[in-house]
Amino acid sequence: MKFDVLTLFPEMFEPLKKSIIGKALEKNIIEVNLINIRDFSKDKHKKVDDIPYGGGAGMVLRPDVVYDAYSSIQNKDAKVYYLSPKGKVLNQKMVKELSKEEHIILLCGHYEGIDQRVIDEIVDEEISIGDYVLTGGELPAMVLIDSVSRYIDGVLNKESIEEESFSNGLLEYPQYTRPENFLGKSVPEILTSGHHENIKKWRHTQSLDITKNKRPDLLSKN
Ligand code: 4GX
Repeated sequence: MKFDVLTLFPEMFEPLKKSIIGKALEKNIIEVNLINIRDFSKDKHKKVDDIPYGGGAGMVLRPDVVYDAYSSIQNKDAKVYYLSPKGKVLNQKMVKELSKEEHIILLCGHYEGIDQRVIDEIVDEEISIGDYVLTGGELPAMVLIDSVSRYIDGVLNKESIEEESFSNGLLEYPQYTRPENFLGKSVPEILTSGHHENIKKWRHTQSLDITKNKRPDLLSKN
């Protein structure tokens, strides 16, 4: 899976080099190619934005600079996603669908908006990561890369995938580790019983109860 990311702040993607996604990048199971939109400015001061036509606060990213950055990507089959609050709100079903694509292009706006003409020209779909306002599309792009990468073969270990398919669409059952007694609270007896079939059933019931109580809306999805 290849992600091309069009951004003014490629340094913001450093955290992806850590932990599970970092390992997947090292193993070349996934690839994240960061394209600095500023590199495509034709201005001697590397300017990429300008004042909005019609007036108003803030600056707007120039369509020509964004278009040239996009055009530097060879694969014309890859879908372009623009991270924006106007988009369809990302959920696990969308994540699963995205993971089937071979090459994804992510367009990040920062501070300012992007000239509508280049959005209309190159963007296939707008995706939001939730109904709140961020300062840029970089964090949403990382959320998308992280959640989609989990479905790529070899990113997660076998056990995690089995647990996920077992609990699919439900919230996680509670986990416990040593010590067996902590602040007067002991670990649920079933978990130390060694009865694997009963443990499995208990965990599933816990998952169902927690989902019913905390997020009943999730039961009608997936
Ligand atoms: N889920 N944002 C995009 C760019 C922008 C700035 C001004 C228009 C006008 C967001 C979200 C999100 C903030 C990313 C605005 N566009 N993206 N950015 N929530 O809030 O995806």
